[in-house]
This record gives sequence, C-alpha cells and structure tokens, in this order.
Amino acid sequence: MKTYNITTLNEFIIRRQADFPYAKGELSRLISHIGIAAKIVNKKVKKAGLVDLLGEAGNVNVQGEDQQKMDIFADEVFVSALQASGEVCGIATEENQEIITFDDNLSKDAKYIFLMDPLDGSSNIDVNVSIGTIFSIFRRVSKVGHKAKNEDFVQVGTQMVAAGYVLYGSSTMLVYTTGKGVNGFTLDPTIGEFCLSHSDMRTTEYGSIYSINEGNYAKFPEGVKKYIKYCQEIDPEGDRPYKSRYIGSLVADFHRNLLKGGIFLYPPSPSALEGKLRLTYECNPIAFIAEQAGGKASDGKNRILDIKPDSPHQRVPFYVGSRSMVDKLEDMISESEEN
Ligand code: AHM
Ligand code: MG
Repeated sequence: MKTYNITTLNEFIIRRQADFPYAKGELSRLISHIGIAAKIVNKKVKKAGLVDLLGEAGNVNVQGEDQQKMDIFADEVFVSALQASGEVCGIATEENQEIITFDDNLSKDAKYIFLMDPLDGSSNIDVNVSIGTIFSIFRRVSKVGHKAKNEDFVQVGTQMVAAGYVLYGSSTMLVYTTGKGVNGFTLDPTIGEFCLSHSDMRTTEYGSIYSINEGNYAKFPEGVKKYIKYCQEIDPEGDRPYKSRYIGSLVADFHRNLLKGGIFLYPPSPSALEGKLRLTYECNPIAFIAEQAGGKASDGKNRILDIKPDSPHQRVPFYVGSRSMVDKLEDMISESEEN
C-alpha cells in the first residue's frame, strides 16, 4: 500500500508541545487559531480580483496611510480568531492606535498578548503581488485576571515566545518559530491544511541578493550608500555584483532572502528618522525568525531584539538577512559615522 508522509500544522504543534514540559497547550492552541485565521484571509486574498474587495476603504490607519479593504478584513479575522482561542488577553495591531483588550470570561485569564500587522504590503493587492501577515506573541507582564496593559505590548524582543508570518503568494505559507528553530508549512488547497514543507529552515551565512527601495538612494545615510555601492561592485572572485531584488512586500522579500541568502534593508531618511517599519509587529517577529534560522537583524548598530520599544507602533531602521552581509553593513555604517 502506498503511504503518504504528511505532517499537518496541528499534528506538528501537538508533537512539539513535548518540547515545553511545563506548557499546558495554550500556546499550541493559539498557533492553531492563527492557522485558521490565515486560511480565512487566504481564501479572500485569492478571490480579491473577483469580488469588490479591492481598493481603499476610505479610512486612514494610525500610521497616516490609506487602509485597503483587505487590511480591515484581515484585521477583523485575526482579532476574532484570537479572541475565540481564549488564549490571548490583548492585541496590538497596525490597524488600531489603541490596544485591544479582551475581558470576556474566556480571555480574561489568558496569559498571552499578540501583536500583528494583519496585512503587510497591502498596497500590492491591487496588482496581484504577494502580501503577508506578521505576528509576535509575548507572555503578559501585567496581572492575569485583569485587562492587558500598555506595558505588555512594549516588551523587549528577547522576551518573545513565538513569532511568524503568513505569506499569501503563489502558494500560501505559514512560517513560525517558538525559539527552537524555524518551520514552514504550505497550505495544500485540496485538503485545506497547512502541511510541513520546510522543516528546520536555515539561511546561508553569505548571500548574493540585496533588497532595498533604491529610489530613495539620495536620502540614505552614507554608510548605507557605501554598502549599496559595495553590493554593485565587481570583485575579482566574481562574488559580486549581487542581485538586486525588491518586491516592496516585507514578508515576500524576507522569505525569498531567507531561502536564497541575502539582505533586506529599510534605512532611515531625513524625513523619516526612524525608518518606516514598525519594531513590535514587523521587525521583531522577522528578526526572531532570522536569528532562529542563523541570520541576523539590526537597526544598523543594535540587535533588533534588544531594543526596548517606547510604543507598540514605534518605527525603527531595519536590516535583516544573512549574518555576514548584516555584519558588513554594520561595519560600513560605523566607519562612515567615525569619519
Ligand atoms: P505597510 O505595513 O503599510 O504595508 O508597509 C510596509 C511595507 C513593507 O511590506 C515593505 O517592505 C515596505 O512597506 C515597502 O515600502 P516602500 O514602498 O517605501 O519601499
Ligand atoms: Mg500593513
């Protein structure tokens, strides 16, 4: 008889629970609910060209950007799924200035908080380009049984207990870590299950892709400009020039570089001194995954996971990818600041 060796996300979660001897299954249940929300959002994303979901919803989000209809939909789906899980007492989302707290009977004793960008790169939907959901999970520091507080959402990244992203691309993937390596699951649409497709993901020490919005070159700090020139230089060994690849969708750009080896850069500029990307729900989760896969994430000087946020919506310059490439960039930034 032919055998099929499929590990679904739920099976994998149950097996991995043994890695946490004192865990009672709360985090496992939470991750399973993320999978459910991802499937619902995926279904809508795949139909986005067919139904009246495209275009802006007419609101402006807390970052001052136009919201797309799909952002709102994804936000609502994840918030509902997480509340239904009963394992989350509060959520910070890119779509809400205020944190969302749950004090229903099921959620008020929950010990986890959740931060997310429900639909990152959403301006790409209208042109059929990959988008993603990014999330991080922390244990609350405020008292269980009471409403979650702001202090729960501004914890330093090293306290993260899990992080991940969903990539709605040519196939849909859920990639996550609980601090014991990174695993990727591809949604098999025929059975409606996320199946383990990329176990123990590792990124290469050296890479040959650089990803940056080069249209902003004139505004970049000197060290970043030098690094870009370095990427483009011909070297005698033939390792450079590197390939330039930029989708403009963080999850998709990061995922490609994770698999192939490369660096993603979002520098500060005179008009955006902290860059564009948000520390707590964009950079932290991606940084945790990068590190767990052997890579590195930095703001140019400091390890991303060591930065203490002032607010859940704080922005930070972001450089992430193959370790040796981020090291080289950091060296060039510090050299240019010494001169
Ligand atoms: P968003 O959260 O409003 O979608 O913005 C985040 C996105 C990232 O996915 C991407 O890396 C970046 O913005 C692209 O910005 P730019 O268009 O300035 O290159
Ligand atoms: Mg977004």
